[in-house]
Amino acid sequence: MFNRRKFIKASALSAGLLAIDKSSIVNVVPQNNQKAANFPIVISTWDFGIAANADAWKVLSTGGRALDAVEQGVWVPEADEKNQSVGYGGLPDRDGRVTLDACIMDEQGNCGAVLALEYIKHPISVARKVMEKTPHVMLAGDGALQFALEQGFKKENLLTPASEKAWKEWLKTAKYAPVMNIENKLYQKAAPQKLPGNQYNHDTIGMLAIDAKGNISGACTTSGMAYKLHGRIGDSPIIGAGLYVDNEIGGATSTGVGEEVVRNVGSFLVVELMRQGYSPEAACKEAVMRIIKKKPETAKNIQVGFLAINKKGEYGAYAIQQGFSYAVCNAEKQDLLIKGKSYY
Ligand code: SD4
Repeated sequence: MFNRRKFIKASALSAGLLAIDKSSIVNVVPQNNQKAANFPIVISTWDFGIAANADAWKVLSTGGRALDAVEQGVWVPEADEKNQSVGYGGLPDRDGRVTLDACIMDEQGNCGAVLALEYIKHPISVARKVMEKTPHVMLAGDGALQFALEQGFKKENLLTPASEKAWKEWLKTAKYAPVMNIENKLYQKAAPQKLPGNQYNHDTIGMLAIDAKGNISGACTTSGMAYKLHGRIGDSPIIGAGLYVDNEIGGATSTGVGEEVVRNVGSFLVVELMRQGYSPEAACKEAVMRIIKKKPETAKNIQVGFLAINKKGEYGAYAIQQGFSYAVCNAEKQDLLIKGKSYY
């Protein structure tokens, strides 16, 4: 792939990217000595993003559309029963029901979402159908399930034996404390965040991709907080909170305690800050600081992380607590895991 890369002189930039040849791999030398733009590219939250990116890359590296790439990419953790925070095998709510949240957004500002969807393994694909087949943006609960079945999705039990066991263990105390895992070691000492059965109580996949044409799309999918109230929705399926894409500027996604992200319309904020000239990392940091500033005491004990990419393919992240990681995949490297910077 590397040798197919095309370097385009800065002067060609003003004429747009039309001069790019058939190669699907584009590397643009920017004006004013900024870091080279690099796309196709896909980035996603947490270490399981590496495997998800690999499937997204199959689409991107063969000239496919960013929208298809993010849908295919997040299928990987959605289908992985060992991943207990996304899709099949996700930890249930406090009533033992696996309810999934997902949204998707394309380069034209089209978007779709499902909230508290049960029995469907790939909520991201139902979200895409909401976007493409209805005049609406969001479908929730029974209505989302009814729509999914009408669209031909298969109804299946998503509660795996491992997740059921963990839930039953939790029921013994049924302590309602749906906090997210925080990877910060010091914090873990004070308040171990592993759930009974040793599962982590977090980890949404948020994915952002830029295809060879320079178009941006994003997807976000999760089973949300473990043992949450039935019907609780976090940030992940809310356009502007868990995910936002503006094809002129870039995209952003989030992970962590969704309530704080919703309160600050986090991903929209990150994209708007990039519009004002912030780098992706600086924009993510500013969105995190907004949360910390409003609720410093709450913020000490929760995790929220933002991940962003701009139109040039520059990316960055920032989290409240240490331990947030994200995966990057482009022509140069397919399995890069980067430790996000953090406030604490
Ligand atoms: C939520 N933001 O439901 C999701 C969960 C998550 O890391 O991302 N956890 O609030």
